[in-house]
Amino acid sequence: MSKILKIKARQVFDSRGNPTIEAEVYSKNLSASAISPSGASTGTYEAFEKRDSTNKKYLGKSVFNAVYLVNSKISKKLKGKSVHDQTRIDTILINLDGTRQKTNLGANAILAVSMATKKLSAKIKRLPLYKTFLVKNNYKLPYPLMNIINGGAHANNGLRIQEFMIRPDRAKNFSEAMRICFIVINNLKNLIIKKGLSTSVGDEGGFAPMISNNEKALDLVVAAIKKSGFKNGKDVSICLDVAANELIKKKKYSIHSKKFISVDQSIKEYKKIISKYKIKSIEDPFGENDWMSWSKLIKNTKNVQIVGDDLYVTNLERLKKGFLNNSSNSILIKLNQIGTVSETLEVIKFAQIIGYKTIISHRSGDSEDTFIADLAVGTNSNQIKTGSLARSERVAKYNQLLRIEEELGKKAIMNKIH
Ligand code: 2PG
Ligand code: MG
Repeated sequence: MSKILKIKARQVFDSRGNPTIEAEVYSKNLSASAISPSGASTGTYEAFEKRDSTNKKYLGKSVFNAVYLVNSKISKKLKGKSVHDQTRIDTILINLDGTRQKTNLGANAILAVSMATKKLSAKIKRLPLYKTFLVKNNYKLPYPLMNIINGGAHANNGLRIQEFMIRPDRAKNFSEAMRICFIVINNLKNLIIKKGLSTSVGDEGGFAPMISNNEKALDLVVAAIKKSGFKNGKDVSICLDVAANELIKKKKYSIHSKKFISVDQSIKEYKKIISKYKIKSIEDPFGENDWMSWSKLIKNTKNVQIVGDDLYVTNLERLKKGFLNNSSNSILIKLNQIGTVSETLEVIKFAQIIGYKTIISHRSGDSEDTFIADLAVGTNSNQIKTGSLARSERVAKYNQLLRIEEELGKKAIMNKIH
């Protein structure tokens, strides 16, 4: 039995330059480390991210307290426990914290330890990480959802919608999916240059040109798809993350323009853009407490993937509520919304049982850690959302998927989108 010898945490930095926590778990001969990511448009019901809010040296953002807790309390408690018993490790962490949203130890501290333990277990067993999750054979690769225009909280261009993504629906394999996205992105870049706009990128590597109108951004994406020789809605589909939590005031929404309008009017506008731009997926179309508006949208649309992110926060109880209310048909999975690997896997399992699509996701503040790429394959998740083909913390995940595809060889097949 491989036992945990000690755990050491440190403060490192994420892709936005903010402090975050890395944990390194040691067994007798080996060690593995993992880094917690961090969101910008976060849901109220997400697990707690522990930061030193009163420490002015890092503007209240350092994580030294979380680091201290890993090095003391957590390390002491997990010492001697089997590296391979992930459920037990995670249960100990959950109980040691003892709160609903992991406010004592911090989900960032807990998750870094949980992921590092999982990695160490795979390393000791000499297995690639993706082979240690739910799937035992017939691994499938996820379709990438590439965020190619950034708005909302991830850019300062005034775009209402946070993420304009493309999904290469007809790609036969993952390398081909990457090639298709690469071509569309390059054509988009040229179109943006022609308009005299900036090609600088936002937090997730997508372009962040100074356009503040959703439809103008959508027109650009459609033009880029066309210029690349692909058919919008067939070869490549447009997918959105509205992040509507950021756009509510007194039950009204300012999704489609700066003006706040009712849910019914917003649904009308959604229907218009869905048919005009052949949109295939919409994430967080309404706020995190607005279950009924979600159901209304689902009833009013056909063949559109409606994805719950801030709505579910990778939380089983909330997913069950969404299922009962028929609020969505798909769930975004973010490890740090819930805080442990085991709880994340429980949510994925349940989502797949009820026929929801699972989309594994990065955070807007991310790192070189590629855990989610392996998680996507190891759970046969349909899609992965990890930014554009720019910024190393985003590309790192896609590169890891290319390696997995290569290793699987002929056995590497794409997941089903529909
Ligand atoms: C989202 C995510 C990732 P953030 O809203 O889906 O794209 O953003 O990490 O800022 O919550
Ligand atoms: Mg989202």
